Amino acid sequence: MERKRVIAVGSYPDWDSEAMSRDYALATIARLADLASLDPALRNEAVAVAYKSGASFGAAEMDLLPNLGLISNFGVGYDAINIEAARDRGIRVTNTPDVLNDDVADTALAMMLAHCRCIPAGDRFVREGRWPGGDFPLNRKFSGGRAGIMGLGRIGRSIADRLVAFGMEIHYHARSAKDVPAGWTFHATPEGLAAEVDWLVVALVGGAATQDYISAEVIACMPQDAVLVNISRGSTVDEAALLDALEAGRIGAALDVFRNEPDIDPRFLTLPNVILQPHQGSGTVETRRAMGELQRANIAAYLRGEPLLTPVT
Ligand code: 8YV
Repeated sequence: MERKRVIAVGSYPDWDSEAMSRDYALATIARLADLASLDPALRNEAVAVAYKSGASFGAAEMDLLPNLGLISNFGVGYDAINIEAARDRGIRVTNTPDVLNDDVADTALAMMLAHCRCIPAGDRFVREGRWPGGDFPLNRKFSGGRAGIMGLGRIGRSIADRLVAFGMEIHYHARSAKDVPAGWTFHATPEGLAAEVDWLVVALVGGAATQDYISAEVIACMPQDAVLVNISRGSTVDEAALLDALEAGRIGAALDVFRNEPDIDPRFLTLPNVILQPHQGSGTVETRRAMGELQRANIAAYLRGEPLLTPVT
C-alpha cells in the first residue's frame, strides 16, 4: 500500500521515529517554524502532522499544508493548536489523554513531598558534609494537611485520589460540583478554594479560557506558607504576582511548568522556597511510549477512514 506523507514536528525518541518511518512517508522538522522552508511538493502531499511542540500552530501554518486532514498532538494539552482555525479548514485534532494521568499525578505528589520535607536541601546537606556539624532543621508534616485541587479533570482527580492516602482533606474548584467521594468540599470560586488550603494544586487545561486563572487576587487569598503546585501550564498562573509573593516569603511553590519554557524567569532560580522541575510530568519511558503509540494510533485510524480514538474536535 502506498505510504502516506506525514510530517513529524518536534524531537522524537528513536522508538517513535522508527515506527513512524516504517508506516508513513515521513518528513521530520525540529520546529514548526521550519515548515515554510520544506519543499512545497512535500507540503502538498502531507495529510497528517504528528505534533510535539508548544509552539503556536495557527492558521498561517495550516495554510502551508493544503491537504492536511489531521493534527495528532503528542500530549493531553493541545493549547498550542488553534482549534477554531483547524475546524474552519476541516482539519481534525487528536491528543493523548489518560495514558499520562498516573505519571503527572505522581510528579505532583513527588514535588509536594519534596517541598514539604525539604528533600533537595536534605540531599545537599548530606553531600556537602554538613551533617556532622549538627542536625538538619525540622520541617513540616505532610500527611493530614488541606489540599485544594484547581480543576478536577482526569489528572486533578488522580492527584486527589493519591492525596486521600495521605489523610488529606480534599477541596476542589471546577466549573460545577462533581460526583466525588463524601467529604470532599466544592468551592464555587478560585479565591474561595485558595483561602481554605495549605496546598493549591493547579490541574487546569491550558488555553485562553484559563489564562491567568490563578490571578494576583487568588494568590493573595492563599494563607501564609501555603504552597502553589503547578503541573498544568505556565499560562494558568499570573507569574509576576507569583514571583512577588514568593520573593516576599509569603507562600512557597512547586512548579513543573512555566511561562516561556525552557527560558524561565531567572527570578525563580534564587528562591529557596520553590521546587523547580523541567516540565517532566509525563516524562517516563513507559508513558512517553504510550503517548507515542496513541498519537500513531490516531494517525492510523485517520488514514484508514476509521473513527479517531481520542479526538478533541
Ligand atoms: C508532555 C504535557 O510531556 O501532555 C501534556 O500536555 O504537557 C506533557 O505531558 C508534553 O506535551 C510533551 O511535549
